[in-house]
Amino acid sequence: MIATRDLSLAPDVAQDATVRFRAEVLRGLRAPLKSLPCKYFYDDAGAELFEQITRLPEYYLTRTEQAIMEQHAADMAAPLGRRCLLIEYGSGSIAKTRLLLRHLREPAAYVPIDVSAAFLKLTAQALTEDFPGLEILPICADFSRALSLPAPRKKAARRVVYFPGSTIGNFTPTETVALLRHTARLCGPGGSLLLGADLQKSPRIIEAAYNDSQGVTAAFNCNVLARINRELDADFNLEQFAHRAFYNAAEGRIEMHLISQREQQVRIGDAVIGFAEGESIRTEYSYKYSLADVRELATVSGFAVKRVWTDPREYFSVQCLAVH
Ligand code: AVJ
Repeated sequence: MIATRDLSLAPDVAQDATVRFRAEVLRGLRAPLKSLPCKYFYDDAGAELFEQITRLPEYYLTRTEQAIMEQHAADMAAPLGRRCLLIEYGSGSIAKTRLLLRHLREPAAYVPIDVSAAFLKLTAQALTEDFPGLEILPICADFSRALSLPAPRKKAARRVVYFPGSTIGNFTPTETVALLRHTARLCGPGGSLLLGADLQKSPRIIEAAYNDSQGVTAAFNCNVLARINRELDADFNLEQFAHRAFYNAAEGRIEMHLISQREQQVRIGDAVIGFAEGESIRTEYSYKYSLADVRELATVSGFAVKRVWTDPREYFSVQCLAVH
């Protein structure tokens, strides 16, 4: 039998989350250059829109990473040995995790960490059916914050963090180093990080992935305003903000913005935020790294790159980093 923990959030926890959401939104929108944290894209509607993005012809990331996993999951799992505790950061969709779990030898337990309770519930249910006997210990949290791991029933030989999807690209290099250092501590001696990272390539290809012809990415971007309206009692007019995504070559990153189409005021609860015509809210960075960049970020954070798997076009990489 599996033991999945109860995910229904206690009312005070849910309220804490709303208080934090409101504080982060107001902090971002009161800054001279307005921004919103990209983790708030993923309410139920946003998670569904992201699923649609992963199937777009222009969005090469997910299918490329999936192909790398299909080809090399056995190779990735072998050096992790028996009885590893598999921790997953931002366990949105689990197609890739399944491939890994299939090849792990007697994993001690699987610990998915995600901000979406709905997603975690689905993950736990789906994996329970496929992997009877696997203990699943979901944590509803922001993986970049400190967290304490639940103790699995079986003793774990080592801890392995699986961080797929190029979510690492959402963090600035400074934040990435902090996150990797925190991860190295979490894994401890003998631990590893299996990291999915998008790679630098022609800006044309990258820009197309964030400006799809069906407008799904635009809807995904605008959805964060709909979420703020609903959860924080705000009155954003979604028609008055336009999606913009471009590759910033100097910084090596995609930037997504929402551009105010006119001068306007928006109420958020009892706060009012003014926008000039053409003013932007930056909603996401998505950094694209070279293999050398990842190596450097890993090294300064307490990891050594052990293996790198890529696709034939070298669009995407999955890398095994060991705590050193
Ligand atoms: C899930 C963070 C990897 O940066 O490509 C997709 C999110 N944003 N289209 C990415 C996203 C716009 C995605 N990550």
